[in-house]
Amino acid sequence: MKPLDQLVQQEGAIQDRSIYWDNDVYQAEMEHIFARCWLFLTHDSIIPEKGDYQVTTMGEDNVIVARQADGSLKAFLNSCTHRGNFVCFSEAGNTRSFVCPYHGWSFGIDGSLQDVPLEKQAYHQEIDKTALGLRQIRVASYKGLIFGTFDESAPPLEKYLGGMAWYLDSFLDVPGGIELIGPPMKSTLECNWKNPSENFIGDGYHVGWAHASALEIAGGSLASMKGLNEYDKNSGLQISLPEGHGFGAIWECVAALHPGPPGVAYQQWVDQRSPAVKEIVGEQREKFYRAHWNATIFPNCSFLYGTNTFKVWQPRGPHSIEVTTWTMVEKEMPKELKDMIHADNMLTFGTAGILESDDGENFENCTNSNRGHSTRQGTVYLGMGQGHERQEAGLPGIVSDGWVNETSTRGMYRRWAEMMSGKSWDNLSTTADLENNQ
Ligand code: UNU
Ligand code: FES
Ligand code: FE
Repeated sequence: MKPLDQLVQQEGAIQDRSIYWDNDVYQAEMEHIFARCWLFLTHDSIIPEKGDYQVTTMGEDNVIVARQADGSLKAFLNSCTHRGNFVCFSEAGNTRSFVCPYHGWSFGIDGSLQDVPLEKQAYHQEIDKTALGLRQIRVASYKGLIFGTFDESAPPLEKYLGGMAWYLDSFLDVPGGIELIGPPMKSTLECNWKNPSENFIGDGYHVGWAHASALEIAGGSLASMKGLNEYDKNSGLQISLPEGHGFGAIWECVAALHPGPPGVAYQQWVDQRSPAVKEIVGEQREKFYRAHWNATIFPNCSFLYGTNTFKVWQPRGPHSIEVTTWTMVEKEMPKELKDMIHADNMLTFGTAGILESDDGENFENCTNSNRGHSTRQGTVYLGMGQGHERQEAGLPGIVSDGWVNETSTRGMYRRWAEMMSGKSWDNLSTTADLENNQ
């Protein structure tokens, strides 16, 4: 691996291409990023009842998150402490125990080892079951969004989200909150995990170009972007948080990618909810509630608020990911509206969605060009809008005009480099430090 200051240069504006290809970089990411960050696991609405569980991965570690009898959550490795087999083979469900298929050890929904076959006859009643539970993982939720971390020294989830939490509240604090509709769609893309994360955090640039045909078909208020002939930088902004999270907002465009009757119904819902939302979150964030967002929660959880797609990019080696896609809706929406939005998400950003396939091909090719030894010696460029960022009273983080910008994308790579250096959490930058230095 090259020295870190060569991998990301100029405050995130230059990336060395090896970071999209080399296995040693990928293994360092598993250690410094995926074993340390809070990673999205699932949503309260997916596992509401005692015994409900979801199996997912944190990096490449297979984990189970389960609802306990008292309503709390526990997460633990899906790997038997006897010889290592998985103890759960379904993706989600409801159970009283996880029984390993190899020798029959059984674990409770809290991960504790409950029963060992032939405990008396073969183990002489000497086995210490309390020491052989499934390895526990820190778990926490923020307004229904459930995350886990392997790092005992990681800050509390809310602090990890930093200034992003304040923005997320624009739609998490609506009466009833949000829910995710599952089971999630799953697909594989042959790309590095950072290509989709950087796209969702701040690539407004590709929308009018890569999605030109899709916008033509979809119509709606973003259709004027097609071919990148027209664009007003006052139509939105980008926000970058020191914690690595970020998003772009397009004002008054919440339902832009739900054309036709779903778009009308969704816009009516938002219009009717806005006064109540404004009461709760204030005028500034009502504007965000009515905007379209493209966003990433560092490192690999992305969503389009308004287009209602919610994704995790699960790394599977340096050139491969598993994409998990849910539909994000407000819990109090009528069922017909939720169904329409869910169908629209499948049409646009589902596995075979018309915009998803535009993106997927670009992600794969941006990774795969670096297969070439000589190509891989070079760098790629993310300098759009650099030097035009500002801090703004009342808006956490770094603000930049225009949703076609690369401010939030640079922020992601700045954080990537910061974490790859192995700094302790105390020395990693935060939204609070940024505000204090203002
Ligand atoms: O494709 C996207 N990431 C996107 C689509 C972003 C903004 C608006 C629509
Ligand atoms: Fe952006 Fe080629 S124009 S990757
Ligand atoms: Fe896209």
